[in-house]
Amino acid sequence: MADKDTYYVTTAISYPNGRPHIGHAYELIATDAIARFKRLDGHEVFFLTGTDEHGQKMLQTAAREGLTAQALADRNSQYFREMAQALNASNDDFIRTTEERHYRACQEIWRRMEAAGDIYLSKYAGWYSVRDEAYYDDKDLALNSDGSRTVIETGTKVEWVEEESYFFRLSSFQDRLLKFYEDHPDFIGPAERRNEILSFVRSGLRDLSVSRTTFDWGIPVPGDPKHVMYVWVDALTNYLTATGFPDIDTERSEFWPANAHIIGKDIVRFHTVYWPAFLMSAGLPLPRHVFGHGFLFNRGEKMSKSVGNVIDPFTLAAHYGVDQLRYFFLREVPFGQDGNYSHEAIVNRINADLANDFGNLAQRSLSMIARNCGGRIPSPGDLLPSDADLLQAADGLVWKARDSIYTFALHIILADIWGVVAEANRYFQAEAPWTLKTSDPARMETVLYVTAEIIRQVAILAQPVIPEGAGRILDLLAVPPEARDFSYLGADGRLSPDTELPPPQPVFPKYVEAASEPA
Ligand code: ME8
Repeated sequence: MADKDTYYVTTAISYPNGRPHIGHAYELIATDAIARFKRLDGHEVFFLTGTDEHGQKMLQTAAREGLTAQALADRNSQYFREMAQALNASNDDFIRTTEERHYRACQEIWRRMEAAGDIYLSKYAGWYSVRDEAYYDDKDLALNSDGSRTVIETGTKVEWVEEESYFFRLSSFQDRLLKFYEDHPDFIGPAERRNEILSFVRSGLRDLSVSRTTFDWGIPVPGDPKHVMYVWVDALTNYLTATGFPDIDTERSEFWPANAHIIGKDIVRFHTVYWPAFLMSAGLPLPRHVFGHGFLFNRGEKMSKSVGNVIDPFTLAAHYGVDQLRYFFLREVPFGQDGNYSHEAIVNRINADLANDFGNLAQRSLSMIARNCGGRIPSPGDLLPSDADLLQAADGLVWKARDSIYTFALHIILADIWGVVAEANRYFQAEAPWTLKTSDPARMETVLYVTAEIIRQVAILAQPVIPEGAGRILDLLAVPPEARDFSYLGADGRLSPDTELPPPQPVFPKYVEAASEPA
């Protein structure tokens, strides 16, 4: 089906060689916001996340911890699942690459690539980084004084590998890939990632080693089980596995091809060169978008266990609040760029944007309605230009948001929504309904109605990012659960005067400085 109404979005699948870190949390939160946005906008959404459990990195960590790789995966995968719950992620499935369904899918895609003549047996001799689970050319490496080699760009250690290996004829896909990028200019985002990939592919592709024989923690190659598949062949195929592949009549089959893979900038090459080439070879349709988000840094430093600045996402969410953390990441960091987080920056966003601008406006206007309008939605009189302008700004938000979500500009969606919140605050101050109460009660009702209507629309639109708090605000406005999707935005879904409201309650509390930052 071409332009179907389904929307399939994924995160990368994480290596469970440790507990989830804030980079994992960030990717999950952003992808969840996209999934929720699309659901609210009328799509049938399938949102997938999970863990990538094979490969040498897992095997080495397990050996260090005195565990089997399977036991390490079982233990840590569970933390990733728990993180999805703790962050209020709405994923529809959680895939583990050690599951039986995934073996079937990988072996089938392998068979198809082989049948297409794109896999051959040879010998690999070259450099491999276990940390990146990636092969490197000499030109990417620095020779150190102790004779070791490291990746110039990242400082990652590499080791020499020499073994029999199956190869994938990546070199023969160069022209097809370049044509595909040209025909689908929005396949890779953001633009700088696209440019990097274009120049990488233009510079020529080498065949890719796609199996290993020196360990067995992986998916056996069909017909030659002393080889296990290269972990990236296995990992990328997870996106197909979850749709029921190779079966074509499952309830999820119609979700392929995926609409969007949301991944970090370090793994764009795997998703935009290898993955489309594997799919082309296997005769399967290609995903529509791959978006490489930036990296998060703790006060500008790369997180690492040795620096001791790895903050646990569970701790952060419990300390600042789940909505608060979600809002902070998506508002503060332009999606696609690197970003920083610090205690001060989080507190500032919580207090300025959520507690003051939005929370206070809701609390002040709803308390006035409770006190002065009998706890019912007031009746608006004739609208003045100030009322109409504000309503028009709110009514236009969903159209802007749809434009922005196309390029995954989550930060712009939030900036636009909060622009209307700022306008609503200026309006509320300027109209001063508390003085109208005695001078012109009818006008007070109009002002409170308009303000409540803006809050309704802002809350509906903010649900993808702050689902809990936005939901509570909609409860306070007595908006029924079935009237909270984007089809109720704009003039069609206006609040009905005289609707009885529950007693108002503050929704976004101010952050009060505790004795210390979260440990
Ligand atoms: O790469 N900030 O797994 P992973 C933001 N298993 N994002 C970050 C980050 C940071 N500091 N650190 C990592 C893998 N990420 C593979 C993926 S997909 C078929 C296989 C992102 O656990 C990273 O870019 O190392 C990736 O998208 C995701 O977290 C999982 O990283």
